[in-house]
Amino acid sequence: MRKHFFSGIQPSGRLHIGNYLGAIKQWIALQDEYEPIFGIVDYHAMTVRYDPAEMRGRVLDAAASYLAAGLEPEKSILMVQSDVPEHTELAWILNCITPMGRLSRIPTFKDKVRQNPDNVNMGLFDYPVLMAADILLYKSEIVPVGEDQVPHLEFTRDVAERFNSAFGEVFAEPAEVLSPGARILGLDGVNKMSKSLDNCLYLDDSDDEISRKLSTAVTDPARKRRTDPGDPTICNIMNLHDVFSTSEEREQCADGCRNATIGCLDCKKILIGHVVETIRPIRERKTDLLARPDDILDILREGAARARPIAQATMAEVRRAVGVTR
Ligand code: AQP
Repeated sequence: MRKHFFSGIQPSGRLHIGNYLGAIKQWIALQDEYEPIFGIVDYHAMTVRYDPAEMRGRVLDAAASYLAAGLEPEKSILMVQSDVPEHTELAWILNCITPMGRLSRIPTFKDKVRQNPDNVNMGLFDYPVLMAADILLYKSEIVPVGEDQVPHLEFTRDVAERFNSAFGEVFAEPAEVLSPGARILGLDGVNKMSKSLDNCLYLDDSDDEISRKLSTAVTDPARKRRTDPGDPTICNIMNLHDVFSTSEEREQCADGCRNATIGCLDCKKILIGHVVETIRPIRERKTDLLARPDDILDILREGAARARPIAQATMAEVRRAVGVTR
C-alpha cells in the first residue's frame, strides 16, 4: 500500500509559478510512489479578510489549477479541508499542548501581522497548529513545500514530539522536501512571489501577460544601460533562468550580463519563451476544466470521501490516546 502525505494550498487567490515550482510540481512527481492528499485549505484562507461570495469560485479555481498542472485523481486524493472536519478537531487537541510562546516566535506570523495590522486574529496566530493537524492527520513522513513553510514544518515536528511524549507514540515526525524552486521571488525582485502581494506570474496568465510582466520585471538595478556590465548573482531574472532554462542558456546569459554582450531584454526573451511553454498547456487545460465545474465538484466530493476514513482512523487513535473515548 502506498503511504500518504498531506500538502495543501490556500485558496487565497489565483495560483502562481511560486506555488507551482515550490510545491505542486514536486507533488505531481511523487504521486506514483505515494498516495498523496492534496488539500485546498479553505479554513486557512479565512485568517485574512475575504468575500464569502468568492470562496466557492476560488476553491474551484485552485482545484482546476492542481488538475491542470498534472494531479491525477486516480493516483492522488484532491479534497477541500472543510469537507473533512477531523482537521479542526485534531487542531483543537494540538492547541492544548502548544505553548503560546512557541507560536509567537514563528516568523510567518510576524510577516502576516505586518501585512494585516488591523486584523490580527486568533486564526492567524493559530495557523501553524491547523497546518500541523493537516499534516499529522495523515501520518505524513514527508511534505514537499516551499522554503517559506520550513518554520511550520519545524513546528509540526515539535508538536508531534510533544504529543507522542505526553500521550504515547501516534504521529510520525514529517520532513520537509524542498525543490530547486523552493524560493521564487516576485516580479519586484525583493519579496517572495505571493498571491497577496500580487507580484506574480499566474498559472493562467496569457502569453502576452507573461511577456509584458517579464519584460518590465526588475533586474540588476545598477545596470542602467545595455553597455553597462551587470551582476547576474543579484538579478531575479537569472534566478528564474535557474529553474526554467538550460545550462547553456544560463551560462550565455550570465557571461553576457557580466561583460555587457547581452542586454536585459534579450536575456528576458529567452526566459519568456520557457515560461510561456510551461504556463500555456496548464492555462489551456485549466480553461477546459473550469468549463465543467460539476466534474471538478465530483472529484472534490470523491476526494473527501476517500480522505475521511484515513482521518477518522487517526482520530480514533488520538481520542483513545488523550482519554476521550468511553
Ligand atoms: N514564492 C514561492 N516560492 C516557492 N514556493 C512557494 N509557495 C508559495 N509561494 C512560493 C509554496 O506554495 C505552497 C502553498 O502555499 P500557500 O498558498 O498555501 O501559502 P503561501 O506560502 O502563503 O502562498 P502565498 O502565495 O504567499 O499566499 P498568500 O499571499 O495568500 O499568503 C507552499 O508549499 C508554499 O511554500
